[in-house]
Amino acid sequence: MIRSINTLLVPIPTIREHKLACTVMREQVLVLVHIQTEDGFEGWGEATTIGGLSYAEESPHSIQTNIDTYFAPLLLKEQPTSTAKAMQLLNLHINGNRFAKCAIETALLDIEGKRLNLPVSELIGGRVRDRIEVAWTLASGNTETDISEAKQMVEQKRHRIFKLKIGSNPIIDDIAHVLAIKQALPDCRITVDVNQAWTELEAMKGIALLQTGGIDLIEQPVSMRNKAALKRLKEHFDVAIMADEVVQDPQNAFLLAADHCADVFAVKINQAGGLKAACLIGQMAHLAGIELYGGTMLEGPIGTAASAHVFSTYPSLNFDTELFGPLLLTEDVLVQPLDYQNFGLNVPTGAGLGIEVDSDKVYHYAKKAVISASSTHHS
Ligand code: MUC
Ligand code: MG
Repeated sequence: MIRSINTLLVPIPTIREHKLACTVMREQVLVLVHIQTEDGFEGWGEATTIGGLSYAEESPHSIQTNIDTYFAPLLLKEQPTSTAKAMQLLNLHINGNRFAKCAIETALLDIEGKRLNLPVSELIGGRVRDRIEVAWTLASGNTETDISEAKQMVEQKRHRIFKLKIGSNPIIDDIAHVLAIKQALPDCRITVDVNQAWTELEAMKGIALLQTGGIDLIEQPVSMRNKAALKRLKEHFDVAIMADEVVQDPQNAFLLAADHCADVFAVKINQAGGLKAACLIGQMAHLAGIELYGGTMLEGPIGTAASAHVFSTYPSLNFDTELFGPLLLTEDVLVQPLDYQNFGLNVPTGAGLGIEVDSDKVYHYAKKAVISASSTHHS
């Protein structure tokens, strides 16, 4: 029996400004879900988005409100006996709200794993790798700062794949920035994320220059609404074109995969609508011959651990991952930080998510909203 479902908004400053085409981040707001059961288990889930409503249709506040108002009362009333039944129930009664669904499913799987003494990866298909390589995003907005940040990362054996956020400056300036970084780090894989900022014509020009400059991967160059343009770019260029924002729930990912709209899918657990949905997308993409990349919605350590469990199950992960979210934040919410080593992340091995949340700390930080079985609100 589920006893309580609490949601907490935990704002954490980033270590520096993080500049994307759609927003500049100075903090990340973690939406944490804490579920407790009558028989003494607890699970944690997390949803994040980027820059309020500038990246996606759900904001931290809408996620919290919708969980408190719709998800929690439904789950507390119906008391589904497994995570799968809970998600079936939510998908039947609640439209959309994929980020919120992801946070709830994460917390329920954490509980289920602890109850069965199995890591979440084993409940969602079974892991085939214990370690994943992790890229870092250079997004300070300054070329020299980015280069010295990258060199430090390589020296510390933290990261050797770098993704650059472009699209907010004139194309020529953005390309000069990318090529200067590539020249300074010739042995590193350098990728770019345009976050939908280019028109198809701009993309034709920009990608040609990036391809010549030895850039390895071009992420979501054009609007998610223009799938035909993405497909044309993919067919026109040899350099790998990756779909990100356009990859949403499994149904939509199925259509994209069937139409082979991109060479690579960036899969994000929030965007997919949960862990099992993200697994399904990974399996479908693989069957369609599309390469996989483990994406991030800049989650903190709970969402990052959940994502790592998912990506550990992918049959192939040729474009690696970008699960660096916790490293962009100035505070951790775990008792023991996630195990980043040797350019990668070791997938937690303990039961459930395999992490221990510092609950005193998160409740202290949170602007909290609590819903218990009796629907009592505490503030
Ligand atoms: C995105 O669009 O991929 C991932 C890394 C990063 O810096 O931003 C995110 C979002
Ligand atoms: Mg992206």
